[in-house]
Amino acid sequence: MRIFSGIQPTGQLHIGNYLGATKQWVELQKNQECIFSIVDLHSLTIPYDPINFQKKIMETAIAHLAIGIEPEKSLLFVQSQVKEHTELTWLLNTICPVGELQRMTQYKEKSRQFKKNINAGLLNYPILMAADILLYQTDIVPIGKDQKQHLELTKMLAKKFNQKFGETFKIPKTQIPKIGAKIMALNNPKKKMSKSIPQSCLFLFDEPKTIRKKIMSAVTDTGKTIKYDLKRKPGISNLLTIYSLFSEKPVKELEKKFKGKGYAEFKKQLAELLIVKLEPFQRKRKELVAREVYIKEILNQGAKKAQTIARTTLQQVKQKMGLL
Ligand code: AQP
Repeated sequence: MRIFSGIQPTGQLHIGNYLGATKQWVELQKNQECIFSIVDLHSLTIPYDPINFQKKIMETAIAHLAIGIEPEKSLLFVQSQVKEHTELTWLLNTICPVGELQRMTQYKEKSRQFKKNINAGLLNYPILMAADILLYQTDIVPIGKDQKQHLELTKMLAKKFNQKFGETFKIPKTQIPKIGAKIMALNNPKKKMSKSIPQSCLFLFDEPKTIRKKIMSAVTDTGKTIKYDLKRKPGISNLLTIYSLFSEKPVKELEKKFKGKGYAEFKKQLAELLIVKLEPFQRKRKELVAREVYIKEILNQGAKKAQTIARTTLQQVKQKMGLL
């Protein structure tokens, strides 16, 4: 099976990215052919700082190696270094109905969030994502719940292209984790944890002091009991999900463990658990930060190998579309 997934270098990795997507990547690389991309072109659709952007791309690469992506097993590359992504995007643009793009939840949300920067790239974002996936004749795309709608659009475009021009693209399957597919914001459990809203996040490389502070001040609900109840207790339910996934203990067991104990005790133990679990990632990251040449070499090699696959698909597409 060929796996493809991407992550934006819009900021540090948070536990939502990890539990929703990248943790699966680490598992999948053991037995599958994995291609992971730092999708920098996607990030240009929201306000960003060009001066620091290269640094952010490198940080994202380091973060992935630190959590366990192994360059011997997986391809890791930067999207803008494989030009076929933008070329296929243009071609897919020509078969994508504008109405489909306008109804995308992420487009609506980001347009609200960045009112002064509603650019065409923000609208066309899902086409670039479709190109990312379809170029590699991907079987499975492991993602968090927020990307489900974009994946549906990818499948629709692949089917439409195949019908119109003849069998070309493999139709990918979506893989969304049963638990942890949508980790909610620490400051607002009704919204998802999101890199571009730093106050919503617990980052993978936060210092122990910061982890304690963020977890202790995470927004919870009225009442005292530690019980999973998404409707009435979204804050505690979110923290229980995080506890469960990092401790590998079912929520039911945790509810029993914390019966009769208050939110403060629960949060204290969750913070200590996170400090222990995130420490190996932080240690590995410190080692990698000093190895810039090595990281760049991994990315260059990744881009070369990715391009070989991408080029083959793009040639087929151009031929089918009647281009020279
Ligand atoms: N809160 C989340 N819970 C579970 N999974 C999540 N993902 C993102 N947020 C959560 C999954 O992480 C992968 C990479 O995400 P991305 O970098 O491509 O962008 P995103 O989905 O837009 O993530 P962010 O953190 O919210 O970034 P910004 O703020 O830049 O938009 C995806 O598989 C995603 O589903």
